[in-house]
Amino acid sequence: MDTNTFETLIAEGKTIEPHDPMPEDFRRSVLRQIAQHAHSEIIGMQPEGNWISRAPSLYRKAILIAKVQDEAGHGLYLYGAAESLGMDQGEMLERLHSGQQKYSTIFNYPMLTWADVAVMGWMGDGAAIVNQVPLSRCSYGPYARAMARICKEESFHQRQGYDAMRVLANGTEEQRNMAQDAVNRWWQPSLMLFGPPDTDSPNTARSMAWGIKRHTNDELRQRFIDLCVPQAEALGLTIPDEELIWDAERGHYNSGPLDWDEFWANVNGAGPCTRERLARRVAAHEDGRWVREAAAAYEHQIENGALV
Ligand code: FAQ
Repeated sequence: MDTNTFETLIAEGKTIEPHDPMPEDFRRSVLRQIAQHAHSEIIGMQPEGNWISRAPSLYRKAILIAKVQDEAGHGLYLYGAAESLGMDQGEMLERLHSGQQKYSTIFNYPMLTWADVAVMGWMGDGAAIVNQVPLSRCSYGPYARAMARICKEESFHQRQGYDAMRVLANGTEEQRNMAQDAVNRWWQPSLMLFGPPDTDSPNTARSMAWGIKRHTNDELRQRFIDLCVPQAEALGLTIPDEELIWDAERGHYNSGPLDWDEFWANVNGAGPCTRERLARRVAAHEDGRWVREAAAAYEHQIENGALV
C-alpha cells in the first residue's frame, strides 16, 4: 500500500508538505486561508501604526513599534507558506489590491482613541490566539510551523494590550470611560474575527475533514467569550451584551446575536474603513516599487556574474 497518499497522511494525522501529492481543492483552500491570514497581518499594521506617533509614553511607543513590526514578520512567514502552494507574493498582493482576496473585517473599523489600541491588543489579539493556536496543528506543514512562532508573539501582543487596559481601567474617570467606550465598539468586531456562524460557513465542513481547521467558527467564538468575560470583570469593565449570562448546565456563557448583515457588508468590501485601508496599502506598494526593481536588478547582475 502506498503510505504517502494524501488520504493516508490525513488519516494518520501527519502533515501534508509542499512536495506531497494533494487534491487541487485542498491546495486552493489552504492557499485561500493562508493568503487571507497574511493580508490580515499586513493590513492590521495600519490602524495601530497610525498610533505610534501618538502613544502616551516612550514605553508604550516602544512596545507598539515592536508589535507592528512583528505583524510585518507574521505577514512574511505566511506569504512564504502560501508561496509553497504555487502563488507568489506579488500575485497575492495584486489579488488583495483588486479585492479578489480578503483580509479580516476587524481591521476595517476606525481606531479613535488610545484605548482602541489597548483593546485591539487585549481582545483582537486575544481572539487571534484562540483562533490560531489550533492552526499550529493544521494539516498543511508550512502553515502549522508558521503558527507556532506567530502564536508566541501574539501572546505578548495580548498581554501588552491587557496591561494597557489595566492602566486605563484603574485610571481617572475619563480614562475608565475611554476604556469602556472602546470595549463597547470592539466587542462585536472581535467576535466576528472567528467568521460567520457555522450554519453560514461554506468552508468549515471540508476544512475540518481535511484537518485545515480543527474547530468550527462557533466553537472558537464560544471559547473566546468564556475566556474574555472574566478578564473584563477583573478590569471592572462591562461587556456590551445584555443577554450575556453564565449557563451552568452548558458550562459556557450564553450571548446575544451579532449583526451579521454588518459583517457580510464588511466582508464584501463595504466596511467603515475598507476604502482607506486598501488605498493606503496600494500607495505603500507603489512607493516600494523602486526598492523591488533595484533588488531585482541587483539579483540579475549577481546571476550574470557582473558583481562579485
Ligand atoms: N473577515 O466559510 P468561512 C491577525 C470569509 S488575526 C473577512 O467560515 P473559513 C492578527 C471567508 O474568507 C486575523 N472575511 O471561511 C492580528 C470566506 O470567504 P471566501 C486573521 C471573513 O476560511 C491581530 C467566507 O467569509 N486571522 O491578523 C471573515 O472556513 C491584531 C465564509 O467564511 C486569520 O485569517 C472575517 N472575519 O473560516 C494582527 C486566521 N470570516 O474565502 C494585528 C486564519 C470569514 O470563501 C492586530 N483564518 N470570512 O470567499 C481562519 O481561521 C479562517 O479562514 C476563518 C474563516 C475563521 C477566518
